[in-house]
Amino acid sequence: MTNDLDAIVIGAGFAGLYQLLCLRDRLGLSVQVLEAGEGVGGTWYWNRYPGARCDSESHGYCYSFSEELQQEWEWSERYPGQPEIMRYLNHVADKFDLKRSIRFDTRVVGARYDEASNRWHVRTDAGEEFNTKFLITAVGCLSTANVPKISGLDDFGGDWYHTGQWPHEGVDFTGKRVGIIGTGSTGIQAIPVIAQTAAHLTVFQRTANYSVPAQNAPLTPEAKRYFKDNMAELRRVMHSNANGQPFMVSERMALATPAEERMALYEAAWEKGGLEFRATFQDLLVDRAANDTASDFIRTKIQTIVKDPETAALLSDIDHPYAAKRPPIDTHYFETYNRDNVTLVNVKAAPIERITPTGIATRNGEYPADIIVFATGFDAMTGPMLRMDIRGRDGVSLADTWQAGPRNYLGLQIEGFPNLFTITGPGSPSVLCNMPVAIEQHAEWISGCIAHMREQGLERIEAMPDASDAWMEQVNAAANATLLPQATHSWYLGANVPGKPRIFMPYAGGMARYRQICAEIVANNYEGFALTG
Ligand code: NA7
Repeated sequence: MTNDLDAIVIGAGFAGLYQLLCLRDRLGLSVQVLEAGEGVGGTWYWNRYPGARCDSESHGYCYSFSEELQQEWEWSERYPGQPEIMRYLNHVADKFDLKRSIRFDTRVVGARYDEASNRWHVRTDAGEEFNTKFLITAVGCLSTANVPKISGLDDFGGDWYHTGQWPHEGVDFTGKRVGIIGTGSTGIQAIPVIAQTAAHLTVFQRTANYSVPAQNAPLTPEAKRYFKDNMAELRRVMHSNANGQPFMVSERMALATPAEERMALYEAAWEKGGLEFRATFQDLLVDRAANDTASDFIRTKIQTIVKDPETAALLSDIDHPYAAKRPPIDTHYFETYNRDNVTLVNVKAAPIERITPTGIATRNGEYPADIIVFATGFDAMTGPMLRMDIRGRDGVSLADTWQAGPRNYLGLQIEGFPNLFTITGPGSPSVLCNMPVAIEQHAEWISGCIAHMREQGLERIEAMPDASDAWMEQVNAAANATLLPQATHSWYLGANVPGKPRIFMPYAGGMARYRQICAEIVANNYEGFALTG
């Protein structure tokens, strides 16, 4: 292995694997992937909590670059579970012989750009140093665990875990009193599974959340055949819509639809299940009154499912528009509150004050626990980038550059950090899109850009300040055209991490529109980027 490289890719999840393939096998570059985990998988390598499952359907949650791969791989369920995603990514890595270019168990702790040599110097936790012309972060959007600072945790006598750093050997909840903090997508997946074996499960809910049944099930042979036979068409759909999913958003408007018909459509969508519920009407994410019809429908469902009126009231007391926060989908989440061994605690009314040696204490008293599960989310999007101590021109750190929030061009490049590319960075559609679709577009754009530079004898690319400012305005305008910023405590805004600047981070203008913008910029000779020889 050489430490003097054309490209370093940080991370070996969906993004890093495909970026490696693009650069090494298509362009013939010398590429090294550095990965903190002991295997491929990225976000899925770490998120092994009970019930961990993707909320995109399996036939869309995969690479589309290889017809052969798509034809040979067979998903077993409607939504892929974490272990199956790991098998898939290992299959991809083996099929394309990617692992020989990945250094596992290697965390990047620093990267510094040297202007004189136009090289990046990358340091690892083992004290090794690599140098490279291009540096590409493929570090994921949800890979920095957010463990809230609650006093007393160090003295807790039991075991505690964050869902995003789950032990590989698993956790046995049998006969244990478990406290789980958080009712986002993760908590909503984990709660029904943990409740099955725990002696008692206490759920600490700060913000009530919507959820729609996933209606997960094994895929029938007919469904598997259908997906394979129609792969090209499904790909076309995924590449032509806003969210990269293999379904289109309805053209119907909620408020223009008679109430009875609207209810029937919501019922049908609820029965079908999954993220497609959000696509029942076109105006759900842009018109609060339209959104209210969906929100009310789900609240009524919660109140029908949950038998104890007080618990039902707490679960349905939701303070934001439906889907303004990431909308979870579930398997028997609300039904779980009908179990005798599950208790819901309202920590909005009485916040958690401290962890005691034997449990969790709120203003209202102490709840005993042998195990605490933090389903408290992530320092999303910027967290994974900022913890690496990246320094651009003149040693200026990314942390200082982004002190007031992330600023970049297309979510791909940052002024002051030449030849650094960020896959699914803030300012790109990323988490508002089916991730593999967003990732493939970015990896291909980056390798197309590097190929162009080689053909033209160019050495350096950097986002220009005016283009970055204009892009940030577009990102803001796209978010403000939707109801998304109305969920004022969402991780899209950075509001879940104390002290983090509140900036709506992902680009909400839609993946198809974004793809077109990126293509136009290339056609206009990489408008907005400074390319130098
Ligand atoms: P989320 O969606 O950020 O959810 C985290 C949950 O943890 C949410 O209910 C938070 O309440 C709660 N939380 C966080 N800190 C605290 C404290 N200090 N006290 C009480 N409750 C707290 O993370 P997930 O892992 O569920 O999902 C992340 C993404 O992964 C998801 O959107 C999918 O894209 C996959 P809050 O709402 O902030 O009041």
